[in-house]
Formats: sequence, C-alpha cells, structure tokens
Amino acid sequence: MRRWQQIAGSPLEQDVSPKAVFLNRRAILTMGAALLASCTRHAPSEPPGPPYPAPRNRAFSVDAAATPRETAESYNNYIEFSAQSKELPRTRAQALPLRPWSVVVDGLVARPRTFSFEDLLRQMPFEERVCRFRCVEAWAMVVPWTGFPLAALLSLVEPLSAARYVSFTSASQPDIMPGMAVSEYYPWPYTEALTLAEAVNPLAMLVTGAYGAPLRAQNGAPIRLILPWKYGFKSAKAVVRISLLAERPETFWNTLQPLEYGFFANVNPSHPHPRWPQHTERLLPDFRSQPTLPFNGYAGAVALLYSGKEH
Ligand SMILES: Nc1nc2c(c(=O)[nH]1)N[C@H]1C(S)=C(S)[C@@H](COP(=O)(O)O)O[C@H]1N2
Ligand SMILES: [Mo]
Repeated sequence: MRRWQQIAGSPLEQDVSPKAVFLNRRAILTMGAALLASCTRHAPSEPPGPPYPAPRNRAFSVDAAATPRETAESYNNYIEFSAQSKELPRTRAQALPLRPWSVVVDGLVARPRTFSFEDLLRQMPFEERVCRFRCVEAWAMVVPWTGFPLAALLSLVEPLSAARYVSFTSASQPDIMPGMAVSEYYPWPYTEALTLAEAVNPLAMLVTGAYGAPLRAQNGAPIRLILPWKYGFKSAKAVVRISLLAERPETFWNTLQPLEYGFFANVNPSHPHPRWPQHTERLLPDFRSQPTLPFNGYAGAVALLYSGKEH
C-alpha cells in the first residue's frame, strides 16, 4: 500500500488537512440551510414529480459536446452484469428492479436515515451538469447528468466530528447478476469510498438521470455516484448504502489490485498505469485520441483538497 502511494504519488489520508475538513464542515452546514429553504418544494405526502429536465448548473458544466446518448447507454462497465463485455450490461442490467429503492445513510452521523428514492426526489436540489468522465481504461466521454450534490444528502444526517470517510455500497443481487458468479472470489459487494472532505466537495454528485431522463439501469440506475475528477471506477452504481466512518474502509478494486487502483484515483496523466496509457484518452464515440488533463480538467474545483501535496 505504502509503495503504491509513493508510485502513484497519492497523498496518505492523514495528509488531508484538518483545515480542509473544517472548511468542509462549514460547507455542510451552509448546504443544510439552503436545503431547508428548498424543502418546501413538495409536501411530504405529495408524490414527487420527475426532476427532468433540471436546470443546468453552468458553473459545473464543461463546454464540450455531449457523447451521443446511444453510445453512453451501450458501452458500459458494470462488472456485476459482465466481467468482460461493454455491451452485455445494457441488456442484462434490465433485470435489476429499480423500485422500490432506498438508500441507507448510517455510521458516524447524528441522524441515521433510510431514504426512499421518492424521499430523495422530493427533498434534494436537482440540477443538470455536463461532465467529463474518464475511465482508467483510457476511454472518455461527456455526459449531461441530473442529480444533486452528495453534500446535500450528508447535511441531512449530520456527520459527527469523528467521521473521516464515506463509503458507498452498490446493490448486490447475485441471482440476477451473472458477473458476481463468474468472479466469485472478488470482494463483493462493489464498494467505493472517499474522504469526508472529498465527499462534501461540491463536484461530488449523486445522480438519478442522464440526458434529461431517468438513468438507465446499465448506467447505474436508480442512483449512482459521479466524481468527474476521479477515474470512473470510483463512481459506484446502484448505491444502496452510504456510511460515515472513522477509518478508511476496504474498497472493491483497491482490495483486488492496489497497484492498479489507488484509493484516491484522481485522474493524473503523469502517473503511468501498468495496462493503459494515462497521458492520452480515447473519446467516445469515435475513440479520437486527446490529451488527458490533471484531475480530468477539474483542478480548479478540487486541487485545494490536495493542496501542497502530490496527488
Ligand atoms: N457497482 C458498480 N459500479 C461501477 C462499476 C461496476 O462495475 N459496478 N464500474 C465502474 C467503472 S470502471 C466505470 S468506468 C463506470 C462506468 O459507468 P458507465 O457505464 O455509466 O459509463 O462505472 C463505475 N461504477
Ligand atoms: Mo472504469
């Protein structure tokens, strides 16, 4: 682990400064106040309407043409449904029941809660963001996602001061997920994690839609993470649990292959990967080669998280 972090130049988690955490706690509180104001959008008894199309947040949108919807919905990584194929998740993931759905938010929080999908539709501040997305396999796309800042959800459960990490668990339904049987020794379920400071960065988003419509099952419906400055594997699909923790948890890819999948996994063109070139990427749908940018082009929004440190 230590060696990988040196190779990767990833910061050790202690390097995330207490000041950054403090500032982010303030961000959580501010976000909470904003949310209270927006909560009156729907009465609790009222069935929530679909949040599409949501207003576009231009401050967090890139000025690039979106990848054709057809491409983003047919070229997927979803190892629970296929360990190999980019095409099979599109058909196989349709077996996943998307309703009812709930997300448990627990651990080191003052108010642990289970949110039904409808609770989230009612309470969260939905917006659209056109984001660059970069897989560690060196393919890239641009997607208009609809969702809300992860910080908005975290503010509702009130993280305790001992919370340092946030973990995400994907749905695990072996009976309908053939990939889980093929790779039975993998550390299922699929899990990912962030430091709390990363999780409350406004770029970190929970997403329920894309292209102005509900997310497709193969893209991680009904709700997934989107972390545009990190390699795609950090953006867990079909999230069922979010836990606040004191210690850094084990995560799926990092447990399997720590030398290939660092914990931080910030997009970094100058850090070589054993299998894929990281200084360039192939942009879908035609796989045109283009340079990869530090933090996938989001350095301005996230570099402070890693300030003064290599990443
Ligand atoms: N649960 C789960 N989440 C996942 C994956 C997965 O296999 N299972 N693959 C990850 C990887 S490697 C990538 S690149 C993106 C792909 O998202 P997309 O298919 O919507 O493009 O999802 C990420 N989230
Ligand atoms: Mo990926």
